Amino acid sequence: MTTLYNPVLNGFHPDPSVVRVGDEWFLATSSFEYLPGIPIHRSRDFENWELIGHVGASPETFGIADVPTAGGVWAPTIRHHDGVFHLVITVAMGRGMLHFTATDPAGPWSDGDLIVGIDGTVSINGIDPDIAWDADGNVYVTYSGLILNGPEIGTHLGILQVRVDLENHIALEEPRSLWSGTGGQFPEAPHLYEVGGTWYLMIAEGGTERGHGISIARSTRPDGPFETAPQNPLVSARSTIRPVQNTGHGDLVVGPKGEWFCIMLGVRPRSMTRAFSALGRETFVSPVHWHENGWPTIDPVLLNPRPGTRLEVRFAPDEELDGEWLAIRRPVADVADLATRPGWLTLHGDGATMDDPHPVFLGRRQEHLTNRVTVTVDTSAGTGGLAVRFDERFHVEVEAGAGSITTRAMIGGLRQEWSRPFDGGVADLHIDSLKPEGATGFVSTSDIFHFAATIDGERVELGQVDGRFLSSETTESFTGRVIGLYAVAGDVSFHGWIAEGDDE
Ligand code: 6LW
Repeated sequence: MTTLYNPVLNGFHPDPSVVRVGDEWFLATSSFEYLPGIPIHRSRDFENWELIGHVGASPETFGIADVPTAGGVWAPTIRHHDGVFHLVITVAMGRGMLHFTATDPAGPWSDGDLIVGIDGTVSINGIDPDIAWDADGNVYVTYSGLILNGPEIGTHLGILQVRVDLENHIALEEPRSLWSGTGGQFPEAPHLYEVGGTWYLMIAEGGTERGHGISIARSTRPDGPFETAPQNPLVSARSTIRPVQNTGHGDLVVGPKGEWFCIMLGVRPRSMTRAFSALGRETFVSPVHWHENGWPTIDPVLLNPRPGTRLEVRFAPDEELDGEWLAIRRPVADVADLATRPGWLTLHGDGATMDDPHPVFLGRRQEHLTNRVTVTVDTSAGTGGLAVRFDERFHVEVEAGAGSITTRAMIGGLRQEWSRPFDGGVADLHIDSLKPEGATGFVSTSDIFHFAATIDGERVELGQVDGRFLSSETTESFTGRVIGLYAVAGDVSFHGWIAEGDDE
């Protein structure tokens, strides 16, 4: 049992990896097409976590300037060895398998070195790399052999491993196949641990949806052969009614009192037989128990949401934007600034809309299942508004400018718009994600978007859209909802961002 809050990190923070250094824990998660990329959170009590920085802020660092949706910065592994933080990751359809280092996990991190195969020409072809050292200093990169390019794209070669020359970032051998689970699809997220002289290989299998689970095997050597645990999967929510589903993709770590935990991803779907995860895949934790037979077990993940939050951002000249603000395939500084109009955040429209891969958009992860966002917008010099984005084909927004206020839903290419006259200038825009009212029986959904604007002090309702269409189960991306500000044309200024929500 644990009294730890679950989720550990609210909002889309999938594929978590964690490392303990002294009495501090550092957690890294995937970031896909968003920048800054690979958020690093730190805890000093394994309960409260603080965003301390990111591994990179420019598209060139990861090669994601034009990365297709669902590609981008996938699963990291963060480790600490000989006083240096190491992070390995694959940028799918981007730069490839990269190795970053830092002495301070808050940054700066290195620019990232490509880890190439033994022929020295191209990136090792695979995802979810893990890095581990043996007592002789050999470096093992163990990864999921998903082919990401060429005619064999999508072929899965199971769990593979190479020893690597980490100075020159080149494999020392051809990949060898390792134990690849108990037959679940997509064996991935491998992590190698030496515990009490035994080497454990823990992986995810079953796919990152409802079939997801974590399995483990052990060997006397880091390169196998591995013996599968009798009690696999160690954890899975498949075929259960548990409130946290899709649990998998875990990493083991020792907690404050010497007890072991598994940090992993999961979702919090809402509704009934068909349920929808509006926030995407979040980071969860569950206790691990080691048994006499040398095998671990992991408790089922218990939902224990944090209290609700209220955030107010004034965009004052003396306030810097915090690290939670995200841009899409471009640096934050390219899309917004606090200098153009002191006391306002100004976005400079360039004709791109929310349908485009490079919108002028600045957003934050939606962190609560029930959520209300309000922002004041001045569209006297441009057109823009407030949007909730899953990706460029799944987004909803309230847009002001050019004589109207328009509510828009883009659902997989199907567009629906409602407009009303608006004489321009300043208005408050509102997007609320609320539980469906009067939901009964098996027919329901995750939430309903309520759109509104307050014009000259009067709140005007502007329509509703079913929230299921912006959820992990219906979209094409691996991310989650990001709510933010955008500009299409001209300069659009914002102030008074208020976001409040809870998980009741
Ligand atoms: C991640 C892999 C996965 O690399 O999806 O479905 C990728 N599981 O573990 C992106 O989250």
